[in-house]
Amino acid sequence: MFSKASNFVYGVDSAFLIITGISVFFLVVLTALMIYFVIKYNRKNGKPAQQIKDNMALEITWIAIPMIIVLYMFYIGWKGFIPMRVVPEDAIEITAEGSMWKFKFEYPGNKIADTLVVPIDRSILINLKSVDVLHGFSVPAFRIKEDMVPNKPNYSWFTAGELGDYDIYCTVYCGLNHSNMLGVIRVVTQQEYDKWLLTLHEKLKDSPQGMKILEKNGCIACHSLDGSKVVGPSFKGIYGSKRKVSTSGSEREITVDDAYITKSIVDPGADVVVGYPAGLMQPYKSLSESDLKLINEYLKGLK
Ligand SMILES: [Cu+2]
Repeated sequence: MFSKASNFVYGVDSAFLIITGISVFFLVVLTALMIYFVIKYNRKNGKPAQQIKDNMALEITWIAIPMIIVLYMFYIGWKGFIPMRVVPEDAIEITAEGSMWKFKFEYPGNKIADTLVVPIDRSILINLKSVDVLHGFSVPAFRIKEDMVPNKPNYSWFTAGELGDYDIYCTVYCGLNHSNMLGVIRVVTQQEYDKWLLTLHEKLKDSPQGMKILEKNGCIACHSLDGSKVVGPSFKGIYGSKRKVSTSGSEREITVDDAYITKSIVDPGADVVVGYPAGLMQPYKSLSESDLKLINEYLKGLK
């Protein structure tokens, strides 16, 4: 009856079913009683209703029974929730980083992946962090959901019990492309996992510094590196190209150079490339002069 996708399915689903069951029971009983009384005490029948006053037994009953029921509903919810916050010590530790608008996973040894690959029947601890705004880490099939909060470490954990691919959703509205912020958990066998870990490329220690700055600031989420159109213009071949931009309402042609790139970072609304909406990008004023220079250097090489 309960899916074995993760160790939390039973606790969450049983609490949900019991609470729904209790609610449906009272809905049916109360509605039926209400209809029954409406008919029974219809004025046309001439049967006047009676006022009951100071009935201690009745009052104790209607306080005690609902209290027991709601405490029980709290208890089963609590019982399903507590294990989610108690991580087994032998859990494999992986860090999930949310940024506008993607998930990134960091494995021990500085290994980076776009897909969360995990072995079956092993406890997996996911450290959650965000580099920009609030994001959510939700895996409906596993019945887990936690917030990814900037500057506030959070975590989630699970043991997957069935092989397959499962969706990860960002559940906190995080801006324009929030609905595209999706991820995948791939549950594989231990052997497959070990093999995959070996092939996972090490985060390039000597990846260009400009690229690191672009990644750190989340630029890549909106500006692709391969020419594809995301939210803003692609970075590929941008340097030295001619663009039509809109400057305070009037169009003009510019050549993309250091000055234009720098201006577009610190004051993105000044010259907006025609065909792209204005006002979507916020100014990145915290970048230092040397950061801006490194970005320029990097984009120059991106043909
Ligand atoms: Cu998000």
